[in-house]
Amino acid sequence: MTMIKKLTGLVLAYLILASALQCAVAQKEKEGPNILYIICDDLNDYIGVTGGHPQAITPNLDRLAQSGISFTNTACNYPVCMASRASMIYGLYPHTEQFFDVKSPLFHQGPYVRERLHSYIEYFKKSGYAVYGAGKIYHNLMAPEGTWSDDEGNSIYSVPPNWGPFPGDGKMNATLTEPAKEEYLAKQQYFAHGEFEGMQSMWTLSSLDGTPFDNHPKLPEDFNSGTAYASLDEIPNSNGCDGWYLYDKPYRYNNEDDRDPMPDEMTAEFICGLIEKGFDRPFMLSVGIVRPHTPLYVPKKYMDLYPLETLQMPLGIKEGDISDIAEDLGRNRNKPKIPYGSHGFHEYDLLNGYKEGEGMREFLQAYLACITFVDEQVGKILEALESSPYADNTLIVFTSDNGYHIGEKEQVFKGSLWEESCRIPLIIAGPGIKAGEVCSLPVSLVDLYPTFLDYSGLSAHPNKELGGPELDGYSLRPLLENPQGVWDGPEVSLSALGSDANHHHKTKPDKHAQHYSVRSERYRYIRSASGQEELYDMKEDPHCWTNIAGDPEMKPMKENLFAQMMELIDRREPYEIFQCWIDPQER
Ligand SMILES: [Ca+2]
Ligand SMILES: [Ca+2]
Repeated sequence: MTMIKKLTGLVLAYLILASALQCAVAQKEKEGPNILYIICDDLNDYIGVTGGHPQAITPNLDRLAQSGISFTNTACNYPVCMASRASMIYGLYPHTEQFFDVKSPLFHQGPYVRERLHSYIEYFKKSGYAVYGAGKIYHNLMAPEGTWSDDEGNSIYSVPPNWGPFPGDGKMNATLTEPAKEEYLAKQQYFAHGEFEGMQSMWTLSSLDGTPFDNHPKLPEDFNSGTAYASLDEIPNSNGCDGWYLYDKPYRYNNEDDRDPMPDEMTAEFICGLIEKGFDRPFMLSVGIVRPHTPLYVPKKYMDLYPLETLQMPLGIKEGDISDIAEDLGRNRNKPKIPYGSHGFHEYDLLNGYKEGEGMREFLQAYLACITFVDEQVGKILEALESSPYADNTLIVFTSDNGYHIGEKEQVFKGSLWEESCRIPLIIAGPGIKAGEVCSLPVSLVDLYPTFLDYSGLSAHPNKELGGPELDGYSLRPLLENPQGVWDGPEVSLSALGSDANHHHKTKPDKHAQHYSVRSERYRYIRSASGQEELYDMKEDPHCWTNIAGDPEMKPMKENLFAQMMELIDRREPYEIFQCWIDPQER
């Protein structure tokens, strides 16, 4: 080979390489920023920027809010974990995908779901993104098989959801006898889609008779995991327990500085590790933090930040507040008309009846402690991002799957259509997004998937090629660039709650037979399945204490909000959920 030929070869090689590099750069620019999506579990508006509790300590979230837009009027589209997440992940309202919780068929578990629907996870994978997840993204592990694997079948997921450590005795399932064992495992299968070793301990583990320890032994016997709270130094060593357990193994706790990590700490570590290692293409990271979901077990140092003596009870608690609510949504012990019956009232009664009401205060202390714990995990991830090459080219989205009542309307739970359950935090920061501003227009979780697509330059109709439904939400980008501007979304956010009236696990739910709420900039309007109404003027009555649905002067406003509600509900035909369960050959 002559020198000329060699040189020509080198030049050619250089040119090819350069153009390939340029192409890669152009491709990356075209695909837009990376996405870091963080979703908490049961975090209500008790953080700095939404101001739900004046004593909440959330310095990292405050800092994030200072660098982006805070949507202070954000709703989940279903106020309970599983249905809220299913709706968010597929970008469809619950009434579109026909999943109204508990007794509805689980559309996203159907083996043929991917024939017509792309989850945002699947779609970003398909679009060439480096996709990873950790913690609770889907409800527990209820993702369709293969969701968390890459093209080569490698896992792109870590830290299965777990609210532990839990009190236990380490004996658990081995000692379960039939049929208790069968029932127990069926429950695990239902909730966990148990692919991962150690999932049994998700709901707690251990018992000699099949009854799990879902409570801390320091608390009254009739308490359960929904009312349990303790700091980690309160090692459970009575009533049959001999310590903390996590993922079916003993959890080591010697002191605050010498202990095993909590699941959320493992999640933060996994995500920070990915960011530090770096990516060869744009990434989409989904981070599922499980606190402040109950049981509220948390390191002591966070409890110490909220001394009981100076702790203020939530501002929205008012005696007699439920006297004017819709009967369908109230305490109907014998004939519940909401999916979880009187659960939220029951949890309130337990806590309020303990230590002459001090139980409520201690629970609040633990809830706030968990929020600060969450804030610290988020802080670690933000710091890793800030000191990485991705600091200026990453869309950061922080939110929660549903809110939570801490005593307001005699509830300690989610699963209501009131502000406490439906209102969630939403902070978005990133390139081109205004810093430190607030948007008070009503938006909801169903708007996140379209926002991800918009920023990534991907099709706004990810189900098109599958012949599946269009997404229900709208990109928030216009509001991120100008929070006082206009966007394509509706003037109200919509939240649904199953009526438990006429649907069962294998029958088709009727979207018109459910409870709904819409939130405008000023009002919250609630309509039960049987037509009972509540209306609150949030400007005059920020805690929703006075139901003004019966006020004749409010009739036009009520009718207007009802019309907007129905317009959203009837905009399109429901997705045929049973398609997900039936083999195409047999249809
Ligand atoms: Ca939740
Ligand atoms: Ca009231």
